[in-house]
Amino acid sequence: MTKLCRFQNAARQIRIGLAPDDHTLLDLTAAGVESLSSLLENDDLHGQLAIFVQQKLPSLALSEVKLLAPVEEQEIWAAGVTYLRSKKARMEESDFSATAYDRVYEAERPEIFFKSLPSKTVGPDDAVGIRKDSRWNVPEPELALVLNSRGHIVGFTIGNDMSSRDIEGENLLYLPQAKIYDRSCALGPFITIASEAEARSWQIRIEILRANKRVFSGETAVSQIKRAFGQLAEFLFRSQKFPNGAVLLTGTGVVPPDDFSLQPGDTIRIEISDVGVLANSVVEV
Ligand code: DO4
Ligand code: MG
Repeated sequence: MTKLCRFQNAARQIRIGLAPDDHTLLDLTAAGVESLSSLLENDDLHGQLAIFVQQKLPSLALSEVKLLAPVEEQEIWAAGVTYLRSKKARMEESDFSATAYDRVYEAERPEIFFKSLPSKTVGPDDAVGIRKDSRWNVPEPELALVLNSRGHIVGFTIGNDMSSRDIEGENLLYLPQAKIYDRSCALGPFITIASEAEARSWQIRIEILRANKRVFSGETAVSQIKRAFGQLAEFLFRSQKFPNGAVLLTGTGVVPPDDFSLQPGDTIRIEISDVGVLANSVVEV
């Protein structure tokens, strides 16, 4: 499957790459590609990428480059309560706002919230944050839709919607504080160009390591998402323009047990079939 990325080369230049296999990157910047978002506007993206693969572009070993979050100027948004598991966990953690989750799970209009800006989003192997004023922090491993300026789903990446469950559970009006803070969103490593049908067959796996020991692992299937991706994208683009495109996380289907909270120094590894592994350490912010 074709994968795109942003990377930094040995000269610390930021470039756009295409990974024809698991070890190599073709340097698309050398072919005149100025940005990922402009490339994703191409109506015949598959055709254009096939042409790049035929060209003799400079190629690099993946092991030699630093992969960056695959966003430039796109806002990052997130959908919530799209899996039954997420609805149940949230109803349990909250008191008077529990019915809000039940209602939104059934409603036509999905829950969609602003999550992050590219400048605040961390990439592969960088650190995600847990809030100092929260005692219950979890990662949320999510498939992320990559949308161009017309709202077309052009690819998929991995998102981590870091969340403070005690802050959200205390009062739903605290959701922005539970969700948006320094290093609360990670994206990467690749944008895989695929169809919704292909993505619906993928698995999402997560493991959390503490002092090199696995302290949590979980998995779900993308097919468990209640809503169609097109419906989520359509609601995001209602009455709102995204001239640079947008990224939309599609919600979590994996929730660690209630006695689990992340600690500084933990490592989170999220794997989605055909996209790769997004690994991040954890720091307190
Ligand atoms: O309503 C709270 C957020 C839900 C969420 O982030 C999710 O289900 O993934
Ligand atoms: Mg989430």
